[in-house]
Amino acid sequence: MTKKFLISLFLLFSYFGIFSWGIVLTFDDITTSQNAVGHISSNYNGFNLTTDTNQAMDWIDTVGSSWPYGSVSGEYTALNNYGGNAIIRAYNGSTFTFSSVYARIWGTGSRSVSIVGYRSGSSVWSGSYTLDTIWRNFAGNSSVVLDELRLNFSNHFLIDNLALSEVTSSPALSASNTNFGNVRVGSSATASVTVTNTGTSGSTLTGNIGPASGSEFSPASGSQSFSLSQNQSASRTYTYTPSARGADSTTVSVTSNATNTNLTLTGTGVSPVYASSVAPGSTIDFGTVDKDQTITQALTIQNATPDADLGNLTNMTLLSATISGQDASYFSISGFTPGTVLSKNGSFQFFVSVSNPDYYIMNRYATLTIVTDVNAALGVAGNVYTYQLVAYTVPEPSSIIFLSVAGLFLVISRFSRK
Ligand SMILES: [Ca+2]
Ligand SMILES: [Ca+2]
Ligand SMILES: [Ca+2]
Repeated sequence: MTKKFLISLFLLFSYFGIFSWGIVLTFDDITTSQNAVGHISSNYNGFNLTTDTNQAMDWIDTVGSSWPYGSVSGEYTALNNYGGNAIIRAYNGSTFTFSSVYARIWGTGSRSVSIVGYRSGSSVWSGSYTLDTIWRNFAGNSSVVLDELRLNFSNHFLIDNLALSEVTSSPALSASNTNFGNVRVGSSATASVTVTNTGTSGSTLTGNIGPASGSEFSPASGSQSFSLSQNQSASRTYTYTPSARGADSTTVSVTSNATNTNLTLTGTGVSPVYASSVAPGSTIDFGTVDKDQTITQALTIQNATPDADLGNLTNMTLLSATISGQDASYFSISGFTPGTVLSKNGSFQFFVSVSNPDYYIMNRYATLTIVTDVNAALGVAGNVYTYQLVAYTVPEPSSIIFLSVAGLFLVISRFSRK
């Protein structure tokens, strides 16, 4: 075999994207013993040549010997002398490709034969030929990766210049960043990181996908291992639970026997934002309420989210409005519809009234509570907003009260003079 031939083989395999180095098994490098025959030992130039009766093939002197069947190179060829078919595997079990072999029948005659390439036990390539008394070149396919080659030639045949290439497989890591998109504050979304072995055929990509960091992403511990043959993928799923509006990101590291990489997980928390005509937490003062008088104040609630209108992601539900506290019975709500949904910039007005049915002079206190789904999944109770309700009840119209109080002072002053 010439160097030129080796180089051209290499270029051929490079063209097919397979990183390999070709070798031609000539059987001329085993011995110089004339008129001799013997077993081809294991790991002959990286390959094992056996039969399916589990014996080694023989090397044999077929030029100038008792077996004058000729050769393609040198004086030696390989013989299957033990029945069955020939099986060729790489010594280290790695993958290889088959380019061609020369073969002829031992003795006389002719028969139809086949060569079959296997990968992980499955046939991946085959060719049909006629075996006769002439040294013929049987072409293979150097772009098909095998881990076993079977010469289904039956017993008593000779081969020479078996051209094979061991495939040096190399894994490659491909992994992509993940974006959870917009996620409503108070709810969660999941997304997966996927790693793929984009390496060569026969390669195995092994490694780990790490945890996410930061309180808004999980899982925050542990690694997920992967072992991938060519073009296989593995995924790890993460959960994003934004705690507030705004963009978030975290890093997930992927380590492998090819390369290591850091992936970025991104997401944006979006939410309705509660606003009202009287600031939540402050007091709605109804002032003085005469007996049998009802005073009504309007309260307007708005969804003031600065986010885009993202439908259910930014909609705000007013789940309930209730009045509590020791003087709750003096106050009432009207025009409120539980379950009212406000989209971005949407507003809703309802009314709170105070009535005075009795004669006491008293400050009346109650609390108005609005339950919303802000900071929760749509329709689920989240943020609660309260307002202090205050009214001053008096028994008569204000002017009469003033006179009554003035009269009371008069009486007191008269008693004190005596
Ligand atoms: Ca010889
Ligand atoms: Ca030879
Ligand atoms: Ca955040």
